[in-house]
Amino acid sequence: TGKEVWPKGDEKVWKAGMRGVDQDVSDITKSFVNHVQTSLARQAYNLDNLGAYQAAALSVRDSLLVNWNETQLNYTRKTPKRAYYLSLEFLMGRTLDNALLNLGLKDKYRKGIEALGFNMEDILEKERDAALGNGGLGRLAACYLDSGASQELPLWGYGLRYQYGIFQQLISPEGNQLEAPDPWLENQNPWELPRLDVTYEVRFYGQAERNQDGNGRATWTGGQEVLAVAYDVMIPGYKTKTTNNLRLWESRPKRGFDLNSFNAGNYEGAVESSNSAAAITSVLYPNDSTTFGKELRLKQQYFWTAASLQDILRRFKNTGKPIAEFPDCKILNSMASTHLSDDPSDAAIQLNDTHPTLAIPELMRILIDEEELSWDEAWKIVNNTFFYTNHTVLPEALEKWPVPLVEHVLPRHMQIIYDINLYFLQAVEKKFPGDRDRLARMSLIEEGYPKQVRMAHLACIGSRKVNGVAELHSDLVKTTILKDFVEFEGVSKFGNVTNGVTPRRWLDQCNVELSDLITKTLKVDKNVWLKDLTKLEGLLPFAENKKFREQWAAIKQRNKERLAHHVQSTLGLTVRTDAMFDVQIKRLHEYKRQTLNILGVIHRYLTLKGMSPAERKKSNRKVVFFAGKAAPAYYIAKLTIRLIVNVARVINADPDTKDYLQLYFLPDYSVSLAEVLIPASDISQHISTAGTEASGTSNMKFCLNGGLLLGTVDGANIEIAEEVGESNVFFFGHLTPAVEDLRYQHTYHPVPIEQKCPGLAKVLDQVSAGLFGDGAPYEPLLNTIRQGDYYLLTDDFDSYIAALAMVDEAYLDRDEWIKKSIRTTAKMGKFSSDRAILEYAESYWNLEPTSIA
Ligand code: CR6
Repeated sequence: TGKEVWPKGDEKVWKAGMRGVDQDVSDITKSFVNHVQTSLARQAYNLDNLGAYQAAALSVRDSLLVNWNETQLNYTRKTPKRAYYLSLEFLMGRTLDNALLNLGLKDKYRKGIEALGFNMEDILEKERDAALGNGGLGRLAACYLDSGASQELPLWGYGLRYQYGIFQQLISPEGNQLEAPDPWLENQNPWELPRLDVTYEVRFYGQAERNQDGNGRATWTGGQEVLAVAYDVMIPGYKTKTTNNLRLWESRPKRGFDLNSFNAGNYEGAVESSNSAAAITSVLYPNDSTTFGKELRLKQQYFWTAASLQDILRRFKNTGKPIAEFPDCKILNSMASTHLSDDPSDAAIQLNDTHPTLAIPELMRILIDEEELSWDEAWKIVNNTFFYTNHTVLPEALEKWPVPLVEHVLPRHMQIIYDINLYFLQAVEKKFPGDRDRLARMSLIEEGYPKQVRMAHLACIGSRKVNGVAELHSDLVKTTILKDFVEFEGVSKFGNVTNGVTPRRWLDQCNVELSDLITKTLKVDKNVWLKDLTKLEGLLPFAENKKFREQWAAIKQRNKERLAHHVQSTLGLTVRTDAMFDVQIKRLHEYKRQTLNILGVIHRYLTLKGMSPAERKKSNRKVVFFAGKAAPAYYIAKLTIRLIVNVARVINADPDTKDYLQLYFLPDYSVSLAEVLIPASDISQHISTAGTEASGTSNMKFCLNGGLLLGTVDGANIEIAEEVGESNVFFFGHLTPAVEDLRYQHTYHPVPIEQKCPGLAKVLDQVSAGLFGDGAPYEPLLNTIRQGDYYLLTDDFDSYIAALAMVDEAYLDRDEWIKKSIRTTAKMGKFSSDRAILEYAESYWNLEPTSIA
């Protein structure tokens, strides 16, 4: 890429930091130049784009800080009820652009930065993604924080400050995924505020002795003590002063060294204990919807929930609210103050999946052992405080921790879990006398070697409400994994909040031109429709307007060119833009069926090969994009990547077909890459086996940007179809109720693939035969389909191919396609994360907006 040229702007602007540009932007240039010279200690004329990014970020941060301080002060004074979102993952992506848009300062900064000789887009590109998450669950948390602040809710996030985020994905020449660490904190991170004054101690291991007086209390001593240090990340709302907080914990040794070992000359020993403390927050576990069962992961979960609860309790005590129900309580004010009978607590804590479930026994421990409440009082508070969101029904993702491990790392918590279980099973027994199977199914402890703690059961019984993330998924939660709990506790405890995405990042920011066209067309201020996304419906009549359709199509075309340019400049590959763009981007997982997609691509390739040149000329040109990471230990998922890369190598080089079909695997999928891919898509694929994808959220992002959806009747696809109309989506495949039976057939009455699905058998044979390089390495992947076929590729392949044909046919009528595209965007109002967060606030947390005047 050559040497970077030092940019030089208007010297007068640099010197005075203000003269020479509009009065309007002089403050900006002044602050920028000031940060260059002081915070960065660099020289004005020797500043590269990275330095310019840092100076701009620091300057924007100053503005955020003013609002952030005011917001926090306001909360402290007004003491509104607060909600806390506990998530092990926050997949934030980049911040600068988002902050500028939320503050409404983008244009001014652009002007100022240009006067100083820089280009805004180049500077924005210099920011590294904050990638503290794996996929949908972590990105959902980020969207919810954005919406919480935008809707002026007193909502804080709590997470971990991993030293290393999700690994960087490299693709070897053979097509294998390689993982490199993501040292995202290598350069100073301007968006975090280290709070070295906010620290808590967290204990591991040691001994728990039950007290002799039979009051249920215990003393927990010894073991390892680790320090949690807070780092705050400001979360600006869109066009509001409200700037909330995301508090991330870093682990540190309690003292720099273990002084005893150090003095005794045991240097290794001294360093070892400090290393093991620091290790807790060193790295994000790179698994999406699967569990690891490793001790360090358990320590992460406890470290984070323990620090967050101490922080929440300290803040709560500071409010000085009156004790309502439990006059003996040592906490000045009870978390369950019942002076508002319909508002059972002063703090609501949302558990993002079961990862923070240890917060339930931890709060019990604090209330009983430290605050000296009775068991019943404590349990009541716990029950009124926690809310649990389930994000999957896949068995491999349901967390279970071996009892011996929990006993070792958290001896007191294991006692409490046993106590909860005892009281709980007594109650079940009372309601269903003699039903031993039911007791075994519902127990918090799964029998076996070793015994295991079932975290979803603990989260469920410890929470006030339980919800899934899309209608179908919430129904599945109620009828499968938590069925017994519905029967025991009543159905009203179980709800649904369909996921949403923030239209700020996922439309206004990533698709500027479309956002501008929408604003112009709706004739309302951008602030209005971006905060009430149902306003998009106003676009519907314009689907009939030819000029509007042309503008709409032209923007899609430019977005495709932007993507092609990105691929050209990062990978050196030439993508043709006069083709349909077909995109599947998400974590690699068998249930998401990237394999079905790549086998479909091979089928298309073989079909094209079999055509005469004249026939080929009539077919639809298509470019297929894949991106996504596989968990490092997920062998089959990694083989799928390898297959995609090698199929691409062959197809893209075939002179017969390369004008009609191109295939790309874009490495190192990230939030930033998604922001380029999503606006460019004509069609995107969400093709999980029915009943396996809890919701999906990228499906919403594509549709919001006028991309059509090709999918199965699963997750939020269903609700998207309900909104946009079935004629505007392409559905295929078996439905959820059929899945169980089909799997039964596979096991007990298997039919050879050649008989059952000859089209697919032919494709598999070509792979085996080496059409895409040595077939042998792919056998384990192909065999998952030939034998067992748990994800039902042989059942859905034919209808998938038929659906692809319908997509091609629809695309031939370009005018009609654009109408579908417009109608799709117009009906996406429901899927704003503002709607979702307000549902949580109103139906679950009982939380009111608090305006920061
Ligand atoms: N993997 C679901 O699989 C959902 C997100 C957010 C997932 C996905 O369908 O959209 O959560 N589940 O609710 C888990 O992470 C356990 C995901 O991202």
